[in-house]
Amino acid sequence: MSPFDPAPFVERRQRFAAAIGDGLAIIPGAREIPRNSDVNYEFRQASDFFFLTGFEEPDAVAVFNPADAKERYVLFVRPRDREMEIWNGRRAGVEGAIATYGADAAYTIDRLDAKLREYMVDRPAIFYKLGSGAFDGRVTRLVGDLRAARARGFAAPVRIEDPGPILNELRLRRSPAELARHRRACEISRDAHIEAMRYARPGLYEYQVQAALEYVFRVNGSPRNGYPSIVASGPNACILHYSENNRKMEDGDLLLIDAGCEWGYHSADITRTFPVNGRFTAAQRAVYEIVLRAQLAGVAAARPGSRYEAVHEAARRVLTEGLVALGALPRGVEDSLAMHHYREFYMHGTGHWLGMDVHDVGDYRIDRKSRVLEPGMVLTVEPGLYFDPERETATFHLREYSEEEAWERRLRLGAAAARKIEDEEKAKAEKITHTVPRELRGIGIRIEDDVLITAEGCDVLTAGTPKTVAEVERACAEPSRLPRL
Ligand SMILES: [Mn+2]
Repeated sequence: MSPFDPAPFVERRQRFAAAIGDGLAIIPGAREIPRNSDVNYEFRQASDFFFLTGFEEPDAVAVFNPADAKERYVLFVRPRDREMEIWNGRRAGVEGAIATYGADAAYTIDRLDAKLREYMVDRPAIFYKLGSGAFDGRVTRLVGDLRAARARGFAAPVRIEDPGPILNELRLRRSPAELARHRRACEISRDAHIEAMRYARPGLYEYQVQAALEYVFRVNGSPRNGYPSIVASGPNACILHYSENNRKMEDGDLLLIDAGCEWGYHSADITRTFPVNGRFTAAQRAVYEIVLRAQLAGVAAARPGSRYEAVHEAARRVLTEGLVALGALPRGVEDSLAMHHYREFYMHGTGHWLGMDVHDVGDYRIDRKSRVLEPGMVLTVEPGLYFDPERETATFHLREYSEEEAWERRLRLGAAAARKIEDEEKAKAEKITHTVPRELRGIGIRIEDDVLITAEGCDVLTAGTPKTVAEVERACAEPSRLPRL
């Protein structure tokens, strides 16, 4: 294990402290989650907490109090305990929290409430993410207790603020050091997808390809996946968050793999779709080429100064043109876009922020307008087309609508009430029932890359993952180095 380098965390803490001013920030780390008896789920530190501390142990809390003379950054941690450490692993303890992790002061976690009370007396604002579970009650109870202190003339808290807007914006733009880690996650994931293409063949199970893919993650030092791998063959590719990965693959199937590893607390997120037997059929290839063109159009739209939504707009236009050409939609391109008919076969967005978490933090819209892309931001570009194997016809409503208005209604009224209004509008609209071309049924294809916005345009961090039909078929034809049963 390489020694802990505190430098990047010092820099992040300075920026965070400057933003919270005379407030007090409480950032809890992740806790162990029991699975059964004395076995826990795999532990992974909370991203905000790790971002500011670099501390990987469970049951820790970081407190930032920049206006204090001495204790500006305080860690609350589990105590050293020889017996517990023999059973469950090393602990830094309060000594390590100061010496290694650079805290001005550290206390055992059982001192947290007493110390928070002491710090809060003079702080007018608490930065704490309410709504994040069991910790909420502790914070609100302390704030309530301190009303008496305010009555006695202390600056006890009058505001509880969400630190999200500050932390999310800090996390949204990659520093060079963060980018180096993010690139490594993308490179390992690229190699894993190539290995999966080599390894897959008819008669294997999806989980066997998953094993080949995740072998490459682990053997390259990735401690964990960024998210559970989706290894979806044949009809399963049309289930967007398929995770069972237990189907036996057949000759003629496509295999959609959406998987990315984590490295240095950064996640990759790659999707590739390839023929299990190594050769696309004519129909598979026709759909694949459309998704590929849409993906390239989306990547081309990912530029500094462009709006985030330009990526989605570029990709869905190309998908819609393709769907019209395939005979899958009843109207022309412009009507199909205005009426969002493409959504029958393309039901998700074209991407998301990518960083420490696979669906990373950061606002997509600011003041109700799609935000402008800036160098250092990383997003995914992942169009797809999905033709449910069971669906012989699709019904299209002849009604134009704005997705923004639909979203706003959902936010204001809640999903159920908004759905009801939508259903009423649909019931009033004229309908067309259209046959889904038989040769398309059962095809599900998505292509996803991770894209860094640069000063000039963008840099595809997952470049080199086979993507054109020729590249994919070539990788499928290569021998795997891994054993098959
Ligand atoms: Mn994704």
